[in-house]
Formats: sequence, C-alpha cells, structure tokens
Amino acid sequence: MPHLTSTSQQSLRAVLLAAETDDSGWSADQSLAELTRLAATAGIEVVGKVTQHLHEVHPRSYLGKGKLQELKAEKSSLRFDAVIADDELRPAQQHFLEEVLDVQVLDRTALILHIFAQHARTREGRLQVELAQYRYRLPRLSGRGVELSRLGGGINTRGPGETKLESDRRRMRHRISELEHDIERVRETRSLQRRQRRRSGIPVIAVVGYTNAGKSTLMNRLTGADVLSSDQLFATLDPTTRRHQLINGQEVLLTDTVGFIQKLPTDLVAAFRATLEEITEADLILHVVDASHAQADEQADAVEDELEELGVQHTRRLTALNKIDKAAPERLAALNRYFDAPVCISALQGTGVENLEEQLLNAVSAQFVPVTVQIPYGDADLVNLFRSRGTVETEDHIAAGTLITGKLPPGLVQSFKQFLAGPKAGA
Ligand SMILES: Nc1nc2c(ncn2[C@@H]2O[C@H](COP(=O)(O)OP(=O)(O)OP(=O)(O)O)[C@@H](O)[C@H]2O)c(=O)[nH]1
Ligand SMILES: [Mg+2]
Repeated sequence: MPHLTSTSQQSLRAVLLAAETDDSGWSADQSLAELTRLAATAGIEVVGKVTQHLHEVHPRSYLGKGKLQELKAEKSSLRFDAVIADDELRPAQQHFLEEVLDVQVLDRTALILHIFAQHARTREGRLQVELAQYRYRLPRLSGRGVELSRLGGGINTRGPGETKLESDRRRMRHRISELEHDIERVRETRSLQRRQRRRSGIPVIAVVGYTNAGKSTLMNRLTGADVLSSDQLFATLDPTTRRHQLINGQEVLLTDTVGFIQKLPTDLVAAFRATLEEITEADLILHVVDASHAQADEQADAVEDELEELGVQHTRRLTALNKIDKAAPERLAALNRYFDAPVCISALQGTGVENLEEQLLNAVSAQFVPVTVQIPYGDADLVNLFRSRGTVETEDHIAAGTLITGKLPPGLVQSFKQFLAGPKAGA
C-alpha cells in the first residue's frame, strides 16, 4: 500500500475519525476501540479521536465541515500526520479530507488490507491480498498532478496521448486480471483437494470466529498444531488443516482460517473467496467466541452475518465460549443464554476442552448415516476403515464375513455400497 508511509523513522501519528450513525449496532466508541487495535497492529500511534453523531455520513466530507475545521485547528498541538476513518471512504471523501487536512488519509479498509499484507504467509494469501489492494486502489488513483505523456511505445510506457493516470489504471487492470487468473487456479486446486477429502469420508470441522477470539489457540490445543497465535488482530490468515482424533478414535479434519471483523471490506471477502470456501464445505462449523470481550455478542453477530453471506447459515453449528478464565461470571451467564447450547472453554488453559470434544463427537456423528454392512473376510481394510472413520455399534463375525452395525459419514457410504445389508433396523 502506498498510503502507510511515515515521513520519519517514528511511527505514523494518526487521529481516528468516526461517524456515529443510527444504523450501526456498535457505538462509535466501541468501533473506535477496535480501530485503535487495528492501528496498533499496523504499527500506527493513535494521538486523537473525533466522533460525530450524524444521521448519515456526509457524502463529500465524511464528517461535517465544522468538525474538520476544528480538527485542522489542532494540527500543530496534536502533531498528527494521518487520519483514519472508521468506515470505508469513497474516493471523493478521501480526496476532500486530503485537501482540507493536508495529511495522509486512510480508512478502516486500507488498515485491514495493510495488516493482511503484513500477515499473509502463503502464495495464495499474498495473491488474494494483492488483488484486494488493487481493487481498492483502482478507483482511488488520483487524477491530480497528471502530466500528458510523451508520445512513445515500448514496454510499460504509456500509449500515445495517454496520461500517467490512464497508463497507471491500465497497468493495474492488467495486474488485476493476472491475479484473478492465478487465484482461479488456486481455487481449482483447493476444490479438487476438498473433493478428495469428501470422498475419504473424513468429516471437516471449520474453526471460525471473530479475529482474536482464540481460534488458533484452540486449534493448537486440540491438534497440537503449531499455528501462530498472538494477541494481534488477523494474526493468522492462511488456512491450516490438521487431522484430529475424536474421543472415540474417529478421525476428523480441523481447519483454522482467517478471522472476521465488523465492516469487513467487501473487496477483501471477494478476493479471499478461495480461502473462505474452506468454510463452505465443512460438515460442522465450530464458532469460537471471545466471552471476555465486552462486545462478544455483537462480534458473534458480525460473524454470523458473514457466514450468511457465504451461504453456510444451514451448516451445523457448535458455539464455544472461549476465554472463560477471564470472562466475568455474570457476562458468561448472559452469553450462555444468548447462544444455543454453547460449550464454555479456555483454550489457553485447557478448561472445558474435554466437554468440547464430547460435543464435537455428538455433532459430527449426528450427521452420520446408520448402516449395516457385511464385509467379506478378504476385505479387512474396509473393516478398519469403518472403525476409523465411522462409529461401530455392533460387530459380529459370521460365516460370510464381518457384520457391522453402526454409522458412517455420508461421503463414505459409497465405498461400502456393495456390502450394504440394508439400513439398521429401527434407525
Ligand atoms: N486468557 C485467555 N486468552 C486466550 C484464550 N484463548 C486465546 N487467548 C489469547 O487470545 C489471543 C488471540 O488468540 P489467537 O488464537 O491468536 O486468536 P485467533 O482467533 O486465531 O485470532 P486471529 O488469527 O488473529 O484472527 C492470544 O493472545 C491468545 O493467547 C483463553 O482461553 N484465555
Ligand atoms: Mg488465528
């Protein structure tokens, strides 16, 4: 991002701007507290906050002009070199603020994109962030300072009569389509991997939640994975999938992935489709909520909204109220009522994790298909497959082979098709 540059070695000093409108569930103070954490994650120092109650944000100036003049008057005392708006600014609003305040103008989206760019580790993550950045920047390229091009050909130079702005735009569009192409290839690979997984019949559990809820800590606790967990927003972006044995020995795959946040930029969601699709094909969504956060319920609602956007509102859900070691008891009681049969845990300390394991098993096996199969003794591998991937209720050794009554993941039933001895009686 070209915007996040400090003129000195010191970190950027920024004033946060928020318009408090009626249509948001979050107060400006709550939302600004979060924006402050985003700024800190990006290494920016917050030196002031301006909020204004508005019926709707000002289409040209974001906040009212009077408010902006007041801020301008404080420029020398606050010594800020940037402002950050708590909403995504329209290009015109951004330019207006730049004109009036004569400082760098950022918004929540630019900040999130910057953090994503810092934290993306894999090629897939980097491609997706770059795409989101270009899509964000393209309509914001400034026309000011445009010089007419010399006539000239050659690689990467402007076409005849093209302005610098035009050639920049052209190059950006070109890069966007390259990125879209590359990401499409990534999606295809991922989708192929998921199809293979589905055929293997191993249920997939997607760990989702608001950023910093403790998803990666839980993932590490359950699977012994070594996913980066840290007290930062968007510490982990790239999906990690690990095998995990439920308490009955049955295998599942757990996927930890990028967290959500309120006002998540739509360009970012669109660009991260390949990553987010991991959630869309999960058999179970484990929603991790930070019960110690004052806006735990609003955060969970923001997550649910995004899940709905992804079209997975019907996927089976299990809610884990995390960080109970530092949640206030009365708050925890209220959250217990707010969610449908949540499990209380401390991923950090391990409290409640056994109970969570039981609930995971219940939730996963609830989707299994009851079957009775008769497997010839020559196909012992299939018996083992049933034991490791399904739930065995009875196992008898008769003359024709092994007779098993139990449940199988839907994806695996096909593998036992020729040995099916009809559905379990009474199931
Ligand atoms: N006190 C307490 N802290 C926890 C608990 N679980 C996680 N944390 C802390 O919360 C912070 C965020 O944890 P992560 O596991 O990185 O959270 P995440 O949901 O993966 O966050 P992102 O990847 O940034 O979206 C870390 O500092 C963890 O140590 C818990 O049960 N209790
Ligand atoms: Mg994480």
